[in-house]
Amino acid sequence: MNRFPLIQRYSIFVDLPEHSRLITLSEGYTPLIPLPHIANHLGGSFHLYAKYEGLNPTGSFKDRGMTAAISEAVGRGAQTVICASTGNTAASAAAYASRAGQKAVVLIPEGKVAAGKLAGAVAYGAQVIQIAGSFDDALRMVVQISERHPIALVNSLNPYRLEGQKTAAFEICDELGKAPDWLCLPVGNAGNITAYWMGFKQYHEYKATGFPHILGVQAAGSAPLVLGHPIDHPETIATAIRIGRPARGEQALQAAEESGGKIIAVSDQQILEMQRALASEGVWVEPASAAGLAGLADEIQKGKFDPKGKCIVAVCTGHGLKDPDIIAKSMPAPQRIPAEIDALEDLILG
Ligand code: AN7
Repeated sequence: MNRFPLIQRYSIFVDLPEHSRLITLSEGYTPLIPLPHIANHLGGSFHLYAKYEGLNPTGSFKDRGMTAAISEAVGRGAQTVICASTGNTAASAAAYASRAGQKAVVLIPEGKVAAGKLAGAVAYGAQVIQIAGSFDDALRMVVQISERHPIALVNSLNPYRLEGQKTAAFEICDELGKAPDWLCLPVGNAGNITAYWMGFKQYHEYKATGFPHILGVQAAGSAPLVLGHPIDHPETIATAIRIGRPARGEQALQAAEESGGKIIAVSDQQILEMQRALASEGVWVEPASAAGLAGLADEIQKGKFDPKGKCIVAVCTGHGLKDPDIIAKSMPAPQRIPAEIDALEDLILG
């Protein structure tokens, strides 16, 4: 199959300046994986899919936006790019910047970035800086420095990030033949929910694909959009969405409202339970990536939402390999036996 780079595949919908120079790692084209067991567990009689964004080149949905942001930045001659990140943006920026021959500087909050993300950023050659503060502090700093110096900001405040991320909505419509009835996804800095809503609206204009209701899901300890005010010390095991001042919070609320959806919060325990449920269907995601579906389950189980007959897509934003420690901490250690067949038989048959 001839796989065009995303921003060529959807070139008429993706608004990038003339000067852009294509930088791609063959991102996108991620599968919609049916989740029949979870659907059954939630009452059955509806179609449930995971949009498995963990299969992007650096293991998260961020690559869709990064191909666009870096293509624009390198085309206008930017030699250095910078971002604040809870991890995935850092790894993605590092990879695409390296590919473009640029320097990447990434600021991460102290001690809260999952091992697979940090390792990625380092492996791709970024300058990784930990700050004694939160993601929100880091974001404030990178915005300021990009205003003072010719350093390109590649957080989702950069509009080209959203241009790229919209393509996930197009792919879903192409595969289903129309928009799903509901789309649920985790919300951190709120770039992705904003991009999806832009994407569905734009595709509908051209292709009459319809609109999903959007269910945005935050972690209870980091739920500024649910509480209605910023959080100074956000906490959650889902470190990807440990964000107290979402840069695109207003747009996220608007996306939820306009789509007839909503933004809710779930507990860390619900997130980890859904991470396990997804893994038991063969889809291993990092904790934040299970939040969208955990939110859907919560709505159904509390009787607030009847999924009967609906087509629902849960965006699983990042791969489980990103955060292996969480599994080591919350799951039993491997059983240890002597290297003898008798011991093996005793253990698994006895
Ligand atoms: C796996 O990498 O903010 O609401 O700095 O890594 O668009 O922020 C990551 C966010 C969901 C939330 N799932 O998306 C970062 C960062 C995963 C993520 C989100 C993130 P947004």
